[in-house]
Amino acid sequence: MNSINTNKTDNYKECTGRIASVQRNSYIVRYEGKDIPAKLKGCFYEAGSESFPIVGDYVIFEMNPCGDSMIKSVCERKTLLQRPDQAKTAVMQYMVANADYVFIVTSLNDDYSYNRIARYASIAIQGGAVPVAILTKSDLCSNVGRYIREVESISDKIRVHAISAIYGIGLDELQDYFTPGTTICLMGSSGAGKSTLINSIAGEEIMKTSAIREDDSKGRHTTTYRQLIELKNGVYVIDTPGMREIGMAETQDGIDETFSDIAELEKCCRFSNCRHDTEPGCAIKAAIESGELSEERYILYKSLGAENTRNYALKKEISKWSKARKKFNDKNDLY
Ligand SMILES: Nc1nc2c(ncn2[C@@H]2O[C@H](COP(=O)(O)OP(=O)(O)O)[C@@H](O)[C@H]2O)c(=O)[nH]1
Ligand SMILES: [Mg+2]
Repeated sequence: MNSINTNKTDNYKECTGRIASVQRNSYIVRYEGKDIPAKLKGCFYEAGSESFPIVGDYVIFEMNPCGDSMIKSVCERKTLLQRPDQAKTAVMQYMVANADYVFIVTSLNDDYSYNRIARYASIAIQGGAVPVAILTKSDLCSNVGRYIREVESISDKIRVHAISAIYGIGLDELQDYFTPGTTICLMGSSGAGKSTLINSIAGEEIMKTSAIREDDSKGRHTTTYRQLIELKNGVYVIDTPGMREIGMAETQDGIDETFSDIAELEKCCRFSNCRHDTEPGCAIKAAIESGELSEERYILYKSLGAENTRNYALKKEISKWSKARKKFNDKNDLY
């Protein structure tokens, strides 16, 4: 009797692990090099879906060696990456927690988009992470320097590296990011070369690349859902499914920080409510005229901000209507 109790206490001990993947209400917790299946404690459902753990979260869980372990609480997040959901209701979708760096992976071909890099950077900065643009497939591009300069011109907050994972070019520059305990979140379109990059850095094929046929052999990872992968040297990589579009909502601070020089310039206009149109003493117009500020970049800053504001207004509108509907249903006893 005694020994059974002791075992139970040992087996059902509380541990701190990290969420490696989430599929509906099933979680995989990474703990001491193992993947532990787990479910949420009832209190999460009472608190609502916003309280649910996400990939990258550190969680306290009760270990059950014979079945699903029980996640009891989520530790405070150091960083949080979020975006509006794709249904365009401006409801925020929590993507990844505790990433130190966001690798914005873009290949140097048709995939390259100045606009998209600025969006990802704003989201990374908003969430407290460092944006790092990784321009891949440099072997296919004859004009790498031009792209590097263009990305550098978006913001002094974005670090930029051009690489060719296949030829091993530029990988040395990335070693500083891959230090034990660091978490790197990969974002970018499908086919941009995220998995190939990680395989090259790790020196083994731990992630499946799109050129390889599916065989689901052990140790390889597909990218249909977000997942945390622990490299041998204790670096965590969070792979996300390819995203071509990323909307702006609740990201104004991130946008302002990404384009902090423009936000500063705006403060120098003669009128505090200057629309940078026909007003005299406009610092923005003067900077564009003198060449100090690129007009394209200024338009990008404004359009990201406008999209953010539109989504905010949309969210408020939806919330107003859902409250009104609830009130109507309550009044008419429609439940
Ligand atoms: N030429 C060239 N092709 C690459 C490079 N990196 C990746 N690729 C190819 O791009 C395709 C997609 O790569 P993958 O890593 O699966 O992209 P992911 O979807 O972002 O993970 C594969 O066919 C890779 O072989 C590179 O540096 N140079
Ligand atoms: Mg991949």
